[in-house]
Amino acid sequence: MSLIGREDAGFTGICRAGALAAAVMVVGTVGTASAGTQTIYTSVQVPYEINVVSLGYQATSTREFGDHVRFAETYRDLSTVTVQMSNWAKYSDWSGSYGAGGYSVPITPNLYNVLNPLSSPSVSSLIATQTINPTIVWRPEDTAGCPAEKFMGSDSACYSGLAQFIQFDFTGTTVPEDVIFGLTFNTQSYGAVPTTVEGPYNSLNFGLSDTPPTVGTDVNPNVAFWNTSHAGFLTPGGPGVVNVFGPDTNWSPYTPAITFEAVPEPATLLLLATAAFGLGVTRRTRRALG
Ligand SMILES: [Ca+2]
Repeated sequence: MSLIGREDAGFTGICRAGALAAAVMVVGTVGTASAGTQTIYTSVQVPYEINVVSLGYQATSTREFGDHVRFAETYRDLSTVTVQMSNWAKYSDWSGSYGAGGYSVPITPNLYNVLNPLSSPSVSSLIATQTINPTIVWRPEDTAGCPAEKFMGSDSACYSGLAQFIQFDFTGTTVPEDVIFGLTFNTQSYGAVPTTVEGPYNSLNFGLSDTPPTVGTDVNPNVAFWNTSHAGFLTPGGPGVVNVFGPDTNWSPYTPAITFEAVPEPATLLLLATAAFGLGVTRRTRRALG
């Protein structure tokens, strides 16, 4: 990765927008596992920020971006996967084509097995994939008192993008201890099938965290998995290869912001149900005898 730092030269593929604050206008929720579920990995920073550092797919010629993670806890049957995005598009630029509520774009997380997880991890077979068409909320309009193309957050800091969550239902998917995940979507020029037309999705970025995950392990904090078609974005002399979803170095401290939640396996649930049923029978039997 050789992008952070280009911000000073006007590069907006990865941009940092300041202070911590409570999140606004999130799509879905994340971070608190509901009853019966476990968070088995999360790199999403808490408290939620108005905006986060992010990787722009159109700006960085990206087709897929993700990481190699190792799950904590015991459950391995997924319930949800939630990614944090940063949207830089505002309604006034797209009101001729989209509604005030936002724009939708098909987004796909891919989960892969890991080849050689302990030595030189690389992408192996696909475990699961899913595409949904979520609504991406516009970032607020430009605010007087902020530099051009920025809005003022509730903390009075100025931001270029609005962080928000997208949640995917991966019920029925069992994962091993290690996976490589990748997030992909089409922009005007990049993705599996580029749209070939300009759209607000050109301003949609995958959020990054600059602190280690609070649950689970970022197996190599210096490595992210990235498919970009532009060789100049990859770390010189590193393992990165253009147009291949594989490892690239010099990413520390940044890691894609994502949360995996899991539930007990169906066999465990069946066992619990059977135990409860057995208890009920015993009680009835005693009552009958008594
Ligand atoms: Ca990593």
